[in-house]
Amino acid sequence: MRSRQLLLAVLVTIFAILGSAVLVHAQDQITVGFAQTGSESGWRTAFTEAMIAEAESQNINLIFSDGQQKQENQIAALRSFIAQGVDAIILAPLVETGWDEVFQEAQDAGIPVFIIDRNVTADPSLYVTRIASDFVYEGRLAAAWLATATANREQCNIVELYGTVGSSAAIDRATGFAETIALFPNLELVASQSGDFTRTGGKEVMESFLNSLDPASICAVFGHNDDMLIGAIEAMKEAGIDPADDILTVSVDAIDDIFVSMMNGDANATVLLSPNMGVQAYAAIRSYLAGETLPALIPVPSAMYFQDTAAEEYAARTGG
Ligand code: GYE
Repeated sequence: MRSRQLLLAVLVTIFAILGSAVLVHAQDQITVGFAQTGSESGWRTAFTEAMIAEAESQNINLIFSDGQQKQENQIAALRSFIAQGVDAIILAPLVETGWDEVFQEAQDAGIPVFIIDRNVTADPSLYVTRIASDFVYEGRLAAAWLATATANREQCNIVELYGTVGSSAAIDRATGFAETIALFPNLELVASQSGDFTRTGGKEVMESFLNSLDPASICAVFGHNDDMLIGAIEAMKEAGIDPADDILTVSVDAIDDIFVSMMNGDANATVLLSPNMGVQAYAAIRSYLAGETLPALIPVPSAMYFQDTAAEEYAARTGG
């Protein structure tokens, strides 16, 4: 009898522990609205996939919205998140300006806003923090590599495939690149035009550069992202130019496809932009909801890749 009572007590305790664990877990589940810019590039798609996968692994109820490259869609998504009473909002902003009003609405509703990737000009009191890479630094890295690669050339004329106009990614990369090439008298930016971060945009812009300038006078192309650069590679090949040999290339993102281009000898270098920012973003949200104070910026580090390790890196990524 005594042992039956003991067994019962043990069972009751086990169920109580299990029950409270389930309860804690249920209380723990948060709902987060994520407003993405769109799916303009390979990097953007990888970033979206990483955000969704990380939310799943952390049992976060993620409401995803694809803004299709329109700020008005992103603002509508934020308003819908507010109406649904989410625990937090993550915004990957298309452009820098025009967010103050909707951020104020979120704040009035008591919903914290977290910025991811590109920056905004809104008053910092309207959002909690920003999780992002340093785009100025990425531009500097690209220019510094080009300076080294052309150290023995008297003159190197560079063309730039500019990202989305009004996006901090494009503004900052152009700034970092320009201020660094200014330190090297042989480097000169001769043309810059937006390809909107897309492959077709990059191809069209490169075609127009090859038509308006003497192709033989172009020494290098700087792509604000890999997709535009891959489009430019197509344009160069169609014009009978050997990319990465006749015209040096450097771009940003380090998507899988640029490694294939480097392996084929069509691209020289890329700067890494990590798409795996979900870990830091969700940790920031949890800390904030637990009452902690966060820094204004949560930085994501960069790196560079070149032809010599492209095959190795590609194999490591694709498991081949
Ligand atoms: O480089 C590009 C994407 O905002 C920094 O956006 C990001 C950029 C990225 O479309 O591929």
